[in-house]
Amino acid sequence: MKTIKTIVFTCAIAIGLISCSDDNNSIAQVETKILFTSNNADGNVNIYNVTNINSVSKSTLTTTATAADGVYYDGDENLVVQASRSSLGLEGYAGVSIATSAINATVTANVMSGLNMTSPREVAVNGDFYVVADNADADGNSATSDGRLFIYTKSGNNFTLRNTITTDIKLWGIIFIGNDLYAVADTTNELAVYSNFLNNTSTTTLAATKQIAVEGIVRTHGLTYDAMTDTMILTDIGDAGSGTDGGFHVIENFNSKFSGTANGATLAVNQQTRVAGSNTVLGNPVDVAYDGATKTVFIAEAKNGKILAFNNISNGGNIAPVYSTDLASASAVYFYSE
Ligand SMILES: [Ca+2]
Ligand SMILES: [Ca+2]
Ligand SMILES: [Ca+2]
Repeated sequence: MKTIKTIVFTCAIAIGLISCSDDNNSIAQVETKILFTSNNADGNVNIYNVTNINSVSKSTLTTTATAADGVYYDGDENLVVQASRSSLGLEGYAGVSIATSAINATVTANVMSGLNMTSPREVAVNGDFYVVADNADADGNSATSDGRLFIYTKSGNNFTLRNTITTDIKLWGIIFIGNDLYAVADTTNELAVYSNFLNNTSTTTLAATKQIAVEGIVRTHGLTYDAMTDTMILTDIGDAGSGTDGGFHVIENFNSKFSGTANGATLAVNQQTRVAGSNTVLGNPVDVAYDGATKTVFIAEAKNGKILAFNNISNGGNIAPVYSTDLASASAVYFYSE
């Protein structure tokens, strides 16, 4: 989010239709809301203007990647970043301004990492640090759960690999809350946290600081956190072979609920709101993003090839998406507003 927001003084443009007053009503803040998405079908970045969820427009960055996962946007740098699953590196596309109404363009990766990874998935960003979860088996024994976190530092036109961390859980979704990195334990219903994650500056193995089970979830995959509303959302892909058994869980007052659950214990389903069922189109929801201001959940639905949005989630249940559009092999979503 940009630090300086666009402020429009309605007095200046009202041309007498609205009387100007001294209260805050005379200042309207114009906010643009954008959903960046990646996919494993053609590797392009599709960009949805979701400022008005009832009138969504789409543009496309055509990339040289043919498959991609985790996606991120740095508004101060006008930089779109995704983890390419075809080149196996981080790729940044510069000069993408959301102030431009149509962002359609053919882009080249002008900010790049080395091609270090094996199976990159979600990207989590903290300042100039870009962390990528790689879900390839790390120790050559597929019977043991592990994965690797690649820590890159962005400097100029490079993502430089600082170190890698081998975990004792399978990886997919990751997100920072402050300096703590939260990760789903793939193939389970568990959520792990690595406290002060970036303080681990050497290439090593690292156990989670704490790991809890999330009751009601079969197999979690994507997660997101909104600090303004202290809301965590975790997706549930259920059986990976089924396109009808997906869902997501909304956990409000997340920080107190997570701290109140002991290491190894279970967060009860009655502390969460579950959205699932035949109306939801949720099969394998692999990533999630959230607009806390409007309580809108955005989903990358891989199995059914959709980008979905839900905005009537307070009671959970079998609700229909407020927005649905086709995106084959959708893999990741990132919400940005300014
Ligand atoms: Ca292993
Ligand atoms: Ca499923
Ligand atoms: Ca994401």
